[in-house]
Amino acid sequence: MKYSEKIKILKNPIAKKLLKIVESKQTNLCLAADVHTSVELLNLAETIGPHIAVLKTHLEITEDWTPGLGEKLKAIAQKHNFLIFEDRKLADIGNTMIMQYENSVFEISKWADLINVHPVVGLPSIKALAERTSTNNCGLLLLAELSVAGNLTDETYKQKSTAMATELSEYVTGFIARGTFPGSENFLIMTPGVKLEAGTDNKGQQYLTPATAISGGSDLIIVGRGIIQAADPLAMAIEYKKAGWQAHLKQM
Ligand code: BMP
Repeated sequence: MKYSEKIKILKNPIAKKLLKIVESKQTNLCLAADVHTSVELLNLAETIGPHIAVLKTHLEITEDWTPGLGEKLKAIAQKHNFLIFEDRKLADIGNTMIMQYENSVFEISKWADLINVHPVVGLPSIKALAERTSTNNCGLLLLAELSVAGNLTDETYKQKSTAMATELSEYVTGFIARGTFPGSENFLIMTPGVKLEAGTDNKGQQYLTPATAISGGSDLIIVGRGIIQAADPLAMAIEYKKAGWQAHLKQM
């Protein structure tokens, strides 16, 4: 399906906003900016920002995080028109997740456009969180299916995740998953564990190629080490952008 057609069936405003970015920049790439210093993080955002739709952060691996860093990232995101996804993987009671989202030194609520949560915690806790994230126009991504070997996200788990997403459709932007699954059609699918060559990292990670991910129904590919460990991360990001976009065009 064309992104312009999918925009029409999505209910969540952040999902629509994201697909408009994907279409206008012709990129379905999300960069997993897994770097350790704020300088590296800001540099990646500035140099690779023009080629991505989303920048994914892991705030707690930044050694020198200081208040205000999120807002600096947000300014770069506005300049280059991409969204920021904090891959915080919340998984607690609603009250604790709200505190993690609103009250830590990381000030996630001030800068993240997307945050993810493990469906294992159940609907009431996620609904409580969603009511707060939505006040900041921040969308929720449910981790319906993990990329790692031996994970516990089986078909039943995915089915229960779609039921939850459907109940919370005004708040849920999409799923983290390997591809589509029954009931996932009305949401975005973002897929981690993507590299130009399929394989593993010998630590559990399993890689699909951009073409396999997109042909399996993924809307956005999430790429970390494939880009950031390359000799020339900018050139490699452009490679992934092209591979992801070509794979999308092939679907139509
Ligand atoms: P890499 O491309 O270097 O393997 O990084 C993948 C990124 O996606 C990491 O930031 C990881 O935390 C995240 N991720 C994943 O790999 N698999 C999942 O199931 C969920 C993730 O968030």
